[in-house]
Amino acid sequence: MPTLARHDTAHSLAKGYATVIDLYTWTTPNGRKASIMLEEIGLPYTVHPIDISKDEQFAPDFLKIAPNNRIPAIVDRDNNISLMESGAILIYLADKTGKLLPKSGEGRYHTIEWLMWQMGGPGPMLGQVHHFVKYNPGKAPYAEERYLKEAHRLYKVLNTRLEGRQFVADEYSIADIAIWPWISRFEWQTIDMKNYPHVKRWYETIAARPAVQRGYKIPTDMGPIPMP
Ligand SMILES: N[C@@H](CCC(=O)N[C@@H](CS)C(=O)NCC(=O)O)C(=O)O
Repeated sequence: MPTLARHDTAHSLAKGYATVIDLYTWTTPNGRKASIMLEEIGLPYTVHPIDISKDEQFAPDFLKIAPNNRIPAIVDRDNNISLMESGAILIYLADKTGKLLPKSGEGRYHTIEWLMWQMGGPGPMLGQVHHFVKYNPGKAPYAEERYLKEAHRLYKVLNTRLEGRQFVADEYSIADIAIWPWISRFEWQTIDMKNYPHVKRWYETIAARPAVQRGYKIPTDMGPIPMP
């Protein structure tokens, strides 16, 4: 792996705690899921930026932790467990700390249900919208139409779920943390949030959380959180 810049978070430095989690990440929705989670649960962590625009995700040392060559990934210094895949990371950190995922019962499964919905739906589908609509407009009109249609379908599903509910699984949870960073790219997705008022209210509520604001800026401050 290229020499990685390491920096302890303001959180861990301010509190004077020793790092527990090594976080390998970049300034993307999947990366921000992990940094927002770490800020929410308050586990001291050290950030290792993996600049995917420079192919650092293919470095052999990183591949030992994340064989799928994608961020985010973590290593837990307490037990040397390493994990890739943001959904697995969220479940692991929730179980380690007892936070943001009910330990048992229906609430646990509904939280995992909506986490899996994010991993199979908004993650890959909105990723395709970014690829075709934001970065390669005009090259593949059918793909633009297909993925934009899917984006609107997913926003509608989320909007319906949030009608009469504060958060996707009632209590704020890892499901919200997984979905929110993808919705924060609503401008790239050409989504007018006025059409999804429950998503807009939910999005703004989560954007106001101090931990989300800190996690959004990891590993680098790329500007303020977009607001509808
Ligand atoms: N399913 C994976 C997806 C991770 C993913 O796609 N990460 C992107 C950044 S958002 C990445 O590392 N891309 C590097 C590449 O495509 O080589 C997860 O949720 O962790």
